[in-house]
Amino acid sequence: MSGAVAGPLTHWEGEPVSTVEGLLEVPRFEAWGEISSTNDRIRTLAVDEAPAWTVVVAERQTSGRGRGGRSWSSPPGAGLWASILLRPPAAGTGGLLSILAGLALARAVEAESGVPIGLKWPNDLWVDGRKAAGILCEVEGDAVAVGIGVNVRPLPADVPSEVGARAVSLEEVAQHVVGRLSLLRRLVRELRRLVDRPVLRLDDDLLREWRRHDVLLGRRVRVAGIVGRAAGLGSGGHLVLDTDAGESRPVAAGHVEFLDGPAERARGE
Ligand code: BT5
Repeated sequence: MSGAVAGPLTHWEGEPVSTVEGLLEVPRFEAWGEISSTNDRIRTLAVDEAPAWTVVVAERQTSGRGRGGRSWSSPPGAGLWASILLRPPAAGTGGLLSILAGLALARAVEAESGVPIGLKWPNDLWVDGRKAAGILCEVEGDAVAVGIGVNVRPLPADVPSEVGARAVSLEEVAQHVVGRLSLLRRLVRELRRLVDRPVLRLDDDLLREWRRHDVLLGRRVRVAGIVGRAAGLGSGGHLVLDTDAGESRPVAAGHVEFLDGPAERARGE
């Protein structure tokens, strides 16, 4: 669809919003034609004490954002632009939640598209060396807005060239149409499996699962001023770097820069 209308919609993906709410098994679901950012809306709802697992989607975001003040292109109808309100156990907030959200999204996207997904720490989803999805977790009081952007249909030609060159949509690589409602439904289900528990953690099975998707493993990178070879994920959700000095350094946050060639060389692509 193009020319998204501003304001809340009565239907999304051909279904009344109340039906979508039931299908997702969530307490509240809102669909917007156009909105600044679904994370903004979730943060407002969190302040108004909306229940955990409230979900907001939009056809188009006018100020979609990524991490560290970067912007997220969210053209009308091209993607699943969605945010989920979570109230995680305090001890588990931060990096761990976004890692778990990345795993949940990778499971959902692989299942719905049939496309093998690479994960680039902390939580980019990659296909063939290009970015198919990103996640932005923002804290609001005791709540977290888990914002998820997935390129489902090809992005229009008028997105910024630096985005167009490095982005990919699921339908460009899958051999079939990918339904946003079934993708969202599966995502909510997988996310519940991973985060609806008293203590968030990355157990050995989840660490192994991450390793299977990890596009950084063995690559020489720079993150947060530290240079080293990526050696996988620690149980706290941090990236482990093996430095030239023979140290093993955990990195809690940052943007990964490849030092050994183009990103496309990454494993599994
Ligand atoms: C992210 O940040 O990848 C997090 C993106 C989260 C977007 C969702 S949409 C629903 C919710 N509401 C919001 O406002 N945000 C969330 P980061 O790792 O900082 O990546 C940002 C970078 O990705 C940009 O600087 C661009 O280079 C690139 N980019 C922007 N739009 C893109 C797109 N549609 N597809 C692929 N790459 C994109």
